[in-house]
Order: sequence, then C-alpha cells, then structure tokens
Amino acid sequence: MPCKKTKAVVSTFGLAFALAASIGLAGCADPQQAPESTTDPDDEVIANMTFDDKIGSKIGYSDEGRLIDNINQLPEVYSHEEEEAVNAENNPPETRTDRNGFTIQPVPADDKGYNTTWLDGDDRGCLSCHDTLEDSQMNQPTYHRLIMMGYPSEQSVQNCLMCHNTWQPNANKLKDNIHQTHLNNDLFNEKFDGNCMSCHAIDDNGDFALWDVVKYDQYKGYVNVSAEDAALDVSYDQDTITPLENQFYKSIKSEPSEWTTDDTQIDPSVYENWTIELKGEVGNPFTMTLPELKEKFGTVTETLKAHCNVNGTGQATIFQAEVTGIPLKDVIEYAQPNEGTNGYTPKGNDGFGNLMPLECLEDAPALLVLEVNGQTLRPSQGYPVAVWVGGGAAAAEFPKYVTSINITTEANADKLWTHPRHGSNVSPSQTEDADLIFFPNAGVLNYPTGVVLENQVGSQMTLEGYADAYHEPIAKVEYSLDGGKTWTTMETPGTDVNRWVYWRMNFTPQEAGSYHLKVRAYSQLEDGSLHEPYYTTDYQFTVK
Ligand SMILES: Nc1nc2c(c(=O)[nH]1)N[C@H]1C(S)=C(S)[C@@H](COP(=O)(O)O)O[C@H]1N2
Ligand SMILES: [Mo]
Repeated sequence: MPCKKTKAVVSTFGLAFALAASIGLAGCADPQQAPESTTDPDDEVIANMTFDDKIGSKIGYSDEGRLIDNINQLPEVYSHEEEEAVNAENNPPETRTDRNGFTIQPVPADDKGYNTTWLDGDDRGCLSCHDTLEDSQMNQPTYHRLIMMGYPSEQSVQNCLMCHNTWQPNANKLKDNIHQTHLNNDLFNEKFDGNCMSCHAIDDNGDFALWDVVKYDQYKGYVNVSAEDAALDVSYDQDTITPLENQFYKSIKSEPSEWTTDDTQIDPSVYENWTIELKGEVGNPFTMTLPELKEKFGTVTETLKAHCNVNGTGQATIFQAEVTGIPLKDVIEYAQPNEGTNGYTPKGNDGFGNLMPLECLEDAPALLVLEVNGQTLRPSQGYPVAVWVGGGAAAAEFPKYVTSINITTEANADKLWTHPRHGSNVSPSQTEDADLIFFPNAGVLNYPTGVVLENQVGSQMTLEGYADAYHEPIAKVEYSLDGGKTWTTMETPGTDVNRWVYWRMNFTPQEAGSYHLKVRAYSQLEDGSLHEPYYTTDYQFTVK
C-alpha cells in the first residue's frame, strides 16, 4: 500500500507543522524523526524494472501464452478467501488514544481489509494527519478564531463548512484556502504523500465530495441492525444542564493578548467597577456599575441553551446552563426607548455584538448574566457579564464582557433578529439559501466518533446527545443502525425553544464489531410542516 510511511509520523504532525511554520515552511522534515524502514516487497520489484517492463502476474500463473488456456492452474494460484483473510490481518484499522483518553478506531474492520486496502481509510480525512482541528487552527500563520469542544467529542470538517462553505458572506471558501495550503505544502506532498483522495471521494457525477463527510457510507463491515432488532430505548428531556467543564469555548474578536481566559482568577474589583452604558434613541440614557444594576433590578435564574450559530452537523458547539442575571427588559425599559424604536445591540469590550429585536424581550428571557450553574461567570465565558437571550437565539447573540447597549430604529424590522428569524446571522440586507444552513441538528456528546467500548457485547451502552434547531422547536429525532434503511423515531411534541432536546439512546449490542449510527432531527416550521435536516449526522462506535 502507498502512504504507509505516513503512519509513523501522524502523532507528531502538530509538532512538525509548528516547527515548519516557524521556519517559513522551508524544509519541512522534522529532524527528530527516525528514518523510516520500508518492508514493502513492491519496492524491490519497482527498483528492478526497466522501461520495457510492465506489471505482470507474480502469483505463479503462467506468463506465456493465452491467459485463457491455463485456467486449470487457477485453483492452485488463486484462493480468494485465504488471500482476503491474510489481507485483513495484515491491514487492520489503526487505533489511537485521544486527548480525553478514549480509544478511537476511526475505520471499521471488515473481513477483507477492504476499508484499509481499497479505501485506505486510515490515510484519508483531516485527522489522518492532523492531531486535532483545534490545534490546526492554532497552527495557522494568520489568526483564526478558536472553538474548543467541552464535550469529549471530535471537531470535524463539518464545523469548518458552516462558515466557509455556506452563508457567511465574508468567509473564504474552504475549497480555495484548503487546497492552497495543502497543495503548496511539502508536508502534505512529501512527508504525508498526500493527493486528491486524501481529502476527497469522487461521487457518481465525478465531483469531489469530502471524505470525512461521506466516508461512513463508503465503509464496509459495519454490524447492521434493523430498528426492530436494535430495540433501542430512546428518551429525552429538556432539563439536562451541561457541567461547566463541558461547556465549549469560542475565542473572542480581540487580540489574544487581551483575552481573559484564566478561569482560576476572578478579580472581584472587575465586577465592582464594571459599567454598562445604555444609549441610543432613549429618553433616559445612563451608565451604571454592575452592583448598581443588580441592586436596582434584582436577578432571576433561567435554564437556557447556548447553541453556536456556526455549529456544524453533529458537532458539539452547544451546551445548556442555568444562568442567573439581571433582567434585560427592565434595564432597557428604565432607559425609556423612544417611540418607534425596535432594536437593541449589546456590545462586548471587543466590539462584538448583534442587533436584536426589542419585541423579543416581551416573550423570551433575556439576562445580563452574572452566574452560570450557580457559579460566578468565568473569565472565558465573559466575566463579569454576558448577555444571554432565549427564544431560540444562537449563542452569537450572547455577547461576553458587555459594556454597552444601544437602542435603535431599524427600517427593516423583519430582519432584526438575525439568526432566529431568518436562520442565519447574515446582515439585514442579505438573503441566504435556507438549504445551506445546516439545521435542525443532532449529535452525540458523551463519546467521540470512532470510540472503542470494551466489554460491551451483550451489555447495555448509552449514547447521549442533543437535538436543536435554534428558534424552531424539535419535533422528532430518528436513529438508524443499518445505514438508514430502518429508523427508530422518537417524537418530541411541544418542545421549548429556550432549551435543547437532550436525548439518551440505550442499546445492547449483540455482537462485537463496528456500528454506524445515523441520527437526524426534524423541527417544526411555522406552518406546521417539518423542516428536514440538510445532512444526517454520522457516528461510529466499535464494540468489543
Ligand atoms: N464579546 C464577545 N462575545 C461573544 C463573542 C465574541 O467574539 N466576543 N462570540 C460569540 C459567539 S459566536 C459564541 S458561539 C459565544 C461562545 O460562548 P462561550 O465561549 O462562552 O461558550 O460567545 C459569543 N459572545
Ligand atoms: Mo457562535
């Protein structure tokens, strides 16, 4: 097989890349790397070939005369069962331990070694070379905002696609910059023997698809279980709260040197002296410190989801928390918004903020959040104060380090609340194609995809995860363990858009092997019809 030499260096790629980046990508070889020994017998054959040679049979079949005249030799030289068994044994899928300590086997085993030989699964997709996508973002030569998963799940190209392939009007297309950075890179070309198929599959139209997006449907050897035989026990609630340690972190707009990411240091004087300015088209503009605001308006506690608007299909850029804060409606009313005003924009000290409709303060919770899960808001989450709003707003409407709230009159009131009303945070003058906004969404949160679970044959395992569609209530979640032929449906009538749907799927595997779970959520549109998911979430686990 080609590409075998990539295997020895996979885990040190981050290091090698960082090193290469620091020397301007000249001479990418990592000097620490031990020389690779190759045992591939083809190498010798290739070395001895001349220009006149072609690749002929090396398995003992006559090399003279018509092939068809010697078919009596076939049974002696050609035994596919043995050959396949040997191939599978010689090319087992790789396993590794991830940063959370889980054993991961990204490629399912099959009895021929098809997935490793023909699909070359272990040498394809982002994480066959990158340690994680988080550190590949950090390794970039220009600044890229960071999303760190709090749940022990894998960040995949699905998260990249959300900004770089869809509706974010100013984002560079993934196909441009990723081709550019890979095809002009010695690490990719030489060290890793990369080629088109490292990142792609070719679909039926001859177009390139992303391997990481389509791979689960290409692999063979999954244990398929019909919905009936799987007898899944699925349930959900909307109350589950994410522990602080599992809440994702997204870096803010300002310079890293200005970030406050040290959650062990909470300086009370920052809270004591922090001011928020209420301004714009108001009769009573004012600036108050947080203690003054708290004294005047009191606090309330709400359970709210925080679902990042750029969460990719099946990804974990989501959590739910119990937040305590000052009711924003009362604060804004005290400023006496002028007749006809319809929007407000809370802004953080990094300048980040989104325009939201005043109208939504009537029927959805909105808080100047001081505490999360009963603990002082952490610096990474916006200490001393962040705005959180319900009604299905995306977490992009949750500015951290809030210093001002501006009240305005917007001509196009219909497009005020950018994400929840129109499915994206494109600016009010832009329109977007609803198909490209990948929700409703669902994903697994308690294990990364590819996880290997020991001693699990015949004993019950539980996958847990979310379903959410921002401002559209989730209506049902479906699960398939046979590649999408049959589905187990969990109806979720009357869900509350302030909260996520947190589901649990109990399953007792009857045999060892790899399983392919498909999960898809449907939400309810205003006319009562169902919003179908654009992508189905694919997930894999291996049971021993
Ligand atoms: N001040 C400020 N607040 C911000 C942002 C930002 O860039 N600056 N990003 C927002 C986005 S897009 C998200 S998804 C959440 C992430 O919140 P977390 O890091 O607290 O989980 O913060 C929001 N608040
Ligand atoms: Mo976000």
